[in-house]
Amino acid sequence: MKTVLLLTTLLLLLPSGTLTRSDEPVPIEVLVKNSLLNNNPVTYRTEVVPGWILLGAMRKLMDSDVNFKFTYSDDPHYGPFLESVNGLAGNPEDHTYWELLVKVPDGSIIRPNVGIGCYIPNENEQIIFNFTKW
Ligand code: B12
Repeated sequence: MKTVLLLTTLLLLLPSGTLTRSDEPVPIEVLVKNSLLNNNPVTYRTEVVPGWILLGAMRKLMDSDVNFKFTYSDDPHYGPFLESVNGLAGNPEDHTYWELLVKVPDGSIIRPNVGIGCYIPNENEQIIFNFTKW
């Protein structure tokens, strides 16, 4: 009886949703900008199921919006490398690439230390694809 009471108390103390599957889609934004040309950034909106990798969210966006497209290559060690966005590709000869940045809900911008195949977007984040130089 004591054990049942203890377990019931523990369950009541868990935050709601802890033991349920959360596959409700949540909104994110994707912003495409070119820091080298300083032209107007373009914003796209999509939804992700919590836990999806960014590449999955990008595929969903590409399937639903004809104005967003991308290509990637498969690095043998690190996985998907973002090569081009909306027809513009990075080029090792001129040291250009698509940098991955994320604006989190408190407004700060982070530079993830993983690529599009590993990053997991959170609700209300803005994913920034920034064409720049290294
Ligand atoms: C130089 C470098 C870059 C250069 C590569 C350009 C070039 N042609 O040299 C640039 C600036 C493009 C770059 C970009 C990024 N990088 Co980088 N990069 C490195 C670094 C410092 C050295 C790689 C290298 O030259 N190795 C020696 C060569 C001989 O080996 P290689 O296998 O041929 O190297 C290639 C791969 O490393 C590849 N590459 C480089 N970075 C990344 C990232 C990802 C996700 C992928 C798939 C491939 C890849 O480019 C290299 C040249 O072709 C490593 C850290 C390290 N010390 O190894 C980080 C490293 C590989 N990069 C990393 C990251 C996170 C990124 C970015 C996602 C950062 C960001 N937030 O934008 C972006 C990739 C974005 C995209 N477009 O997909 C991480 C990868 C971790 C992971 N498990 O995903 C590392 C390990 C650094 C770290 N610890 O955070 N990177």
